[in-house]
Amino acid sequence: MPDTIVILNGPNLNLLGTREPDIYGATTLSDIEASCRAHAEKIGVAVDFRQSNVEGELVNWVQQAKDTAIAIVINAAAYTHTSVALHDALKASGLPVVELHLSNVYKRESFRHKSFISSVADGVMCGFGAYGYVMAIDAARHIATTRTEKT
Ligand code: CA2
Repeated sequence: MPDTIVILNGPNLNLLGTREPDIYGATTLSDIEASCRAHAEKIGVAVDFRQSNVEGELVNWVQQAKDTAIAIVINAAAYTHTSVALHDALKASGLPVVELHLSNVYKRESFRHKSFISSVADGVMCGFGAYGYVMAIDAARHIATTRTEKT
């Protein structure tokens, strides 16, 4: 059974590909999931890919990941900028965390410059569109592998 990387997606990301293509591209979340699965297979890991519009559900999934995954990739979407609950859950998980955004949040409104996730993430990636998910899988596995080798 290959190691699993949990990829969590927050509110409204289920709408990808249907609106605001100028900001988020034309790719749907299902397309992104398919490319994550294809890349994961290539590098010999499994992905558990999820989306929710409900903050508490995302918190539950972070808590569960502690027992099932080697790392978390999270695009918390709007909850990035508001959620102390996700900050606390990610910190408590003790897992490597990669914070991910499709858009370059620093080129956008100032309220998107504040993240409650960054201070508990190992690294942050933004602005690479759907390809960022593939990069984030590689980064998450690298961090998890490096950490395991150290302990
Ligand atoms: O750039 C990203 O990935 C974001 O996490 C996306 C969030 C936004 O609140 C963050 O500041 C940056 C929004 C996701 C909503 O996606 C939509 C896609 C299509 C139509 C409407 C919303």
